[in-house]
Amino acid sequence: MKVSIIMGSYSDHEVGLEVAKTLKEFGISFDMSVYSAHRTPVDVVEHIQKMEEEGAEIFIAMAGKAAHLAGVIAGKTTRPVIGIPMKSSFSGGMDSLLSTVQMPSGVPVATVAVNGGKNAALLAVQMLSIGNDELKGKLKNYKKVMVEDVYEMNEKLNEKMKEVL
Ligand code: RP5
Repeated sequence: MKVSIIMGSYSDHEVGLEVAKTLKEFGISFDMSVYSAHRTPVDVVEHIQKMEEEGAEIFIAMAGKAAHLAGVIAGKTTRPVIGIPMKSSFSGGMDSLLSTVQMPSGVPVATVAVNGGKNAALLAVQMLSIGNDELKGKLKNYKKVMVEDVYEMNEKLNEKMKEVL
């Protein structure tokens, strides 16, 4: 298992599944669990240790509101931690974003966009691709597909324009 995904609540699971789906596309093994920095602080610490023993090289933490989960994990592990601030009812998740990104010096959390599950997974794949040519190849192919998608969008747009102009 290479990536440990931890979410603060079951209510975060839809974005969690997006992370899992993207990691699976790249053939990356992962564990996904719910542990809360506030509701189960002791379990969070025990779980981090268990995940490290099982081979986790990267942690992805998802939490909303006063989102301390990624920070607590980063305080405990030396592995890279990617934080996903979850959308909340307050200013579209500004509370979660600031709680995740504004880490004190010495304890970094690589924070992606609010609900940015796909980018969190891609960033993890990019980290794992260091020294791994097979993964680098898969990432290059992923970018190629994105380019083709944009070209297709242009074709679609041109067809639409023909209909209305
Ligand atoms: C955070 O509070 C969770 O990560 C979730 O995003 C948010 C709300 O949790 P629930 O009240 O839905 O359990 O700890």
